[in-house]
Amino acid sequence: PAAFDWKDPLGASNLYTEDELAIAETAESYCQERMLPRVLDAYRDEHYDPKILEEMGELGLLGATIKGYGCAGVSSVASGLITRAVERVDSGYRSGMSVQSSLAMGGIEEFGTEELKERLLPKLASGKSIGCFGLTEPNHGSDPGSMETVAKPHPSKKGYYSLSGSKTWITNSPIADVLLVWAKLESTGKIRGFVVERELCPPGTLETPAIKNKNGLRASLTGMIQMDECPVPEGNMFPEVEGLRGPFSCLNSARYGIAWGTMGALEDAIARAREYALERKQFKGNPIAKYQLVQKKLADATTDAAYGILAAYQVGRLKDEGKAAPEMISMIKRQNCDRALINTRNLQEIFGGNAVSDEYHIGRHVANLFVTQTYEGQSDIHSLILGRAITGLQAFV
Ligand code: TGC
Ligand code: FAD
Repeated sequence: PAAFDWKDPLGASNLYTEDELAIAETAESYCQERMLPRVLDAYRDEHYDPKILEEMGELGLLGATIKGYGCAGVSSVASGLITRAVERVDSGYRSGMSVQSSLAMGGIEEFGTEELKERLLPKLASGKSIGCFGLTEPNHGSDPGSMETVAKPHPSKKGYYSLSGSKTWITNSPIADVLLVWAKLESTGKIRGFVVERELCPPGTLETPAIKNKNGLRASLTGMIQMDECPVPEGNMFPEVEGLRGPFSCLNSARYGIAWGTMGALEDAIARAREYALERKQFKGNPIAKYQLVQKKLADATTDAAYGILAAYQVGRLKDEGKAAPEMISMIKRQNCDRALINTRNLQEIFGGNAVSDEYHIGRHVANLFVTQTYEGQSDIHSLILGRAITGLQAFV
């Protein structure tokens, strides 16, 4: 019989193409050699180094599924493998990348004019320009359809819209050059997408204060977007898409990426817990890995990681064939985030008191994974999306 590999229990690596394996190797080497050595200081100091995006840009890892505009044009599975490599180090680093790639670049690529794509995508792909995605507001998170941010013709600048309102909990906003903001057009009451360019905003019309003292995702930057008659050229409004279909289409790709990413964080937690359990001895010199209760934690976590990867792989292949329903993405986003959080929380116990030291990395993964379960649709919201698809009855309101 074939040998069992605890790092790839169900042999998922047999499913990837040569190209996908090569891309995964590039991403894993970069993340382990260049990102991992920075993460503890970044997390302690709540600091995000924007050079990370430039470095990823140089390797062709940003907006990687986009064809043209300086992007690599890889498969959805390859982009999932990149995401998994990044989140193996830290969910916050993956967040910075997801927002740049799937939400800002993905939105512009899917809905922007050719002029916007040609002008903005290559800079974003290089990581020299930074993007963010503003949907959530202080009073409207799970229910973005009730947003209050409004767009209307600018009172004094001809050919411009004027945006007013606040977005909150926005990844990358404090350093973003390109802010994809969703607002209701006053004349129609319909949600539209606007590409706000910081360099076009006079002082006082756009503020992006950071939200500090977070107890998760501390290695990524989070902030607000405050707009007061912020001028946006008419050509920067997405011409065709109206309503929530716009932001949710971008979210389909980002949620798919999170399903892969959280499996990377869980795999890192498994590898660290296994190593610790083999080294730590208690009771008559036995490694704690010898004890059944410890083995069960490792068996549960390894099984969930293996299943989660196969499910993400399947949706990735269907996505490239145009056969991925949004509910499939809700299913893998919810399941993989929940299982990653529950299992890392259980594995944390293996480290005993040492789990409290950040040098063991496990506590950081647990705190981060709470956030992944919350953003891009909290898990219970995805339960309701699935419940609606199963029963035909919506339970949100
Ligand atoms: P609902 O009636 O369900 O839909 C309204 C319109 O949107 C369309 N639609 C979709 N289109 C494409 N893909 C999807 N997944 C779609 N889901 C819905 C739908 O067809 C309809 O279109 P139309 O043309 O008929 O108008 O809208 P609802 O208001 O009832 O929605 C309810 C609910 C709960 C499903 C939705 O609001 C929801 O998903 N809430 C969660 C909010 C959320 O995910 N926010 C994410 C913010 S961004 C973020 O967190 C980034 S973190 C990134 C990081 O740091 O990594
Ligand atoms: P609420 O909507 O107030 O929900 C609170 C609780 O109530 C949840 O458990 C929810 O499931 C539950 N609930 C709500 N409605 C129902 C219902 N009908 N039935 C049952 N339960 C319900 N947003 C962006 O737009 N862009 C970003 O880049 C971004 N980055 C983020 C980064 C971080 C670090 C964090 C923490 C958040 C980020 N978000 C971002 C916001 C994120 O998407 C929201 O926090 C999330 O959608 C939940 O919204 P909320 O926090 O307002 O919670």
